[in-house]
Amino acid sequence: MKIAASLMCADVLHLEQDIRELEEAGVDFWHIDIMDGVFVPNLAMNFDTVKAIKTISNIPMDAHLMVNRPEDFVQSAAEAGIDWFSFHLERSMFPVRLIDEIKRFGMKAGVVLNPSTSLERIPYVLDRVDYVVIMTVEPGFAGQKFVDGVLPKISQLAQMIRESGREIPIEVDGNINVVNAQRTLAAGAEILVGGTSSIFHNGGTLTQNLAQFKQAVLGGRSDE
Ligand code: S6P
Ligand code: MG
Repeated sequence: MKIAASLMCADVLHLEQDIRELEEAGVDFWHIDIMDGVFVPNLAMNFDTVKAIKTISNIPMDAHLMVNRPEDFVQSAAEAGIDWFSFHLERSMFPVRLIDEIKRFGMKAGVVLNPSTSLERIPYVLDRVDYVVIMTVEPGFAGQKFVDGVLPKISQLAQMIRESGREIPIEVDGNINVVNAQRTLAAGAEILVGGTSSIFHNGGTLTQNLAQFKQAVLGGRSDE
């Protein structure tokens, strides 16, 4: 299990402190939500912020592009220091070409599926994609409710990956609290996006929240 802390959920007025604290506490990735206000009706982080974060942290940057034209952002993402770049399959006519382009810029390439998007196109990218992100809420906003119907899709995807013989981690994004973390891990997910449902909830410090979340998920407790 790896945890990607969703920095759009951090306190922008204390971003540096939050980053330093979470790095010390042991998060595995920074999850960077990039939106264009068109594919989703919201705006989140940008590449200037990513560059600034890079000056104080070496944790890999996992960018989730919620934009209509992901191909327009590959170069600027790479130049900003993004390590993992994922784009929505719903928004790419040419995912094979785009995956190759992302890799050419030295980043890991991932595809993202909305909760209601089927796995139909996955076989065509399985030979080259580095990871797959399954949205467990509709993209665009933090603080939404988990869509239960995605669980069989995660299991099915995990099976397809096993059959491919490749190592392709599944990341899940949206309302990953303790219970949903356990359900998605059991279905085959490996990377959990930590947002307001875990790391950034109001219960304690970020360090306490992260430690309690990991302990509860791995310890099999489901009362939070
Ligand atoms: C949503 C975005 C996510 C959120 C994350 C927030 O569009 O892609 O990465 O930041 O879902 O977590 P939570 O626990 O508030 O749903
Ligand atoms: Mg995201």
